[in-house]
Amino acid sequence: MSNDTIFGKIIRREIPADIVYEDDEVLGFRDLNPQAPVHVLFIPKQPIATLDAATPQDAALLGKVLLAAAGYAREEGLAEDGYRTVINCNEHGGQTVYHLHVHLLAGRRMQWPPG
Ligand code: DGP
Repeated sequence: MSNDTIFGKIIRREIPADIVYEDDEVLGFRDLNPQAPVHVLFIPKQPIATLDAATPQDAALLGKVLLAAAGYAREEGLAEDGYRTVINCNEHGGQTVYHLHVHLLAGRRMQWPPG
């Protein structure tokens, strides 16, 4: 099964996105439907469909995606007030794009528990 998605098109620059972070393995771009004043998605360039599909071989890459989000938040001055990172997995988790991504949400106080 191909695991290409709309995020693959963003990686390949086939469709536009507001890219705010990039390194060899990770891309960060603003969410089309922001849920907070800052809402950036961090993805591995090599796609993993879901967190459930990740394997021990993906451990370093997953760490890089998380550290990219944290580093971006720190550099943007978001870390002191705080932020939320979310990985939705499969239908009940609210996942709609099957290319694993970390949501970075910041710029307002988050509610807990989530809906
Ligand atoms: P999730 O529900 O966790 O799978 O989150 C998918 C997110 O992706 C959702 O918040 C909206 C965002 N999204 C979907 N399509 C596009 C797109 O074409 N461009 C951008 N920038 N974001 C998208």
